Amino acid sequence: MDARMALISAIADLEEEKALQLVRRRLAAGEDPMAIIEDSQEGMRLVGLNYERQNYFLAGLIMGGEIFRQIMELVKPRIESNLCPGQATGRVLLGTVQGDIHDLGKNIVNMLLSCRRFTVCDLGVDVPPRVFLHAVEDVHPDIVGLSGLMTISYDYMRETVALLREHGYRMPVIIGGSLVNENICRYVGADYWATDAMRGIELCERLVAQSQNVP
Ligand code: B12
Repeated sequence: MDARMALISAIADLEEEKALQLVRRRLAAGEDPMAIIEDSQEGMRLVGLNYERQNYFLAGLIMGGEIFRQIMELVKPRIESNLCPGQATGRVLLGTVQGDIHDLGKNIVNMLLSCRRFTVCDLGVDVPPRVFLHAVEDVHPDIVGLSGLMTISYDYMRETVALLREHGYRMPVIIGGSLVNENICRYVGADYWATDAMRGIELCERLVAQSQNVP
């Protein structure tokens, strides 16, 4: 089995020590930490699938979350030293929407944006639409990023976007989370969507660059 499959399987099987050992080995071999995150994300997708198929119970999700958190602790220093800091860029308001406490993906987005010199205001999890609105009024972000991993999250994303637009805020809204897609983006009324943090960050960079080029 190759190193990527080995890590994906170790996470999917909730083999904590094995997964961490594999990550340490790949980091020691100088591998790109983003590839490790990608594989870990795939492992977590399989944990979710096992939960859906009732092979795992809630404890399995919690265990998966804990393994992922520890992997992030191992890769974070490498990411921070790899991503060369550029010019100070834009301001992003970030949060996981109401009813949803999944934050591992959002925290990666926050870390990568901060490494790329974005100013990030992270409202945390279970954030009601009204709180997003008040933060937009205070922070004046260039971009709003809404994270959500559950089906019920989409209605709160939609409410949040509607509330911002109602109050005249037209900045781009990006939604993210493992299950979002073009249809959900349209339903929510957001401008963009991302299931991958790195692509989300590149999108933020493009959007800020575009807005700064507009006279
Ligand atoms: C770990 C996990 C948990 C952990 C979360 C720990 C934590 N601190 O986040 C715990 C145990 C708390 C949990 C709880 C629950 N969970 Co859960 N969970 C998962 C699991 C297995 C992995 C999620 C994860 O962290 N993935 C890894 C990260 C890195 O990936 P990510 O979140 O997708 O983030 C990446 C991208 O999406 C993107 N991104 C994310 N946000 C944003 C935002 C922006 C702006 C951008 C640009 C990009 C971006 O960047 C990230 C990095 O690339 C998923 C399975 C899955 N398929 O997602 C289920 C899953 C999301 N959970 C699910 C469920 C049902 C629950 C519970 C209701 C279970 C229960 N009975 O209590 C509760 C809900 C609690 C609540 N109210 O929120 C379901 C949701 C089903 C649905 N369609 O609604 C899933 C899909 C499992 C399944 N297949 O059934 N869960």
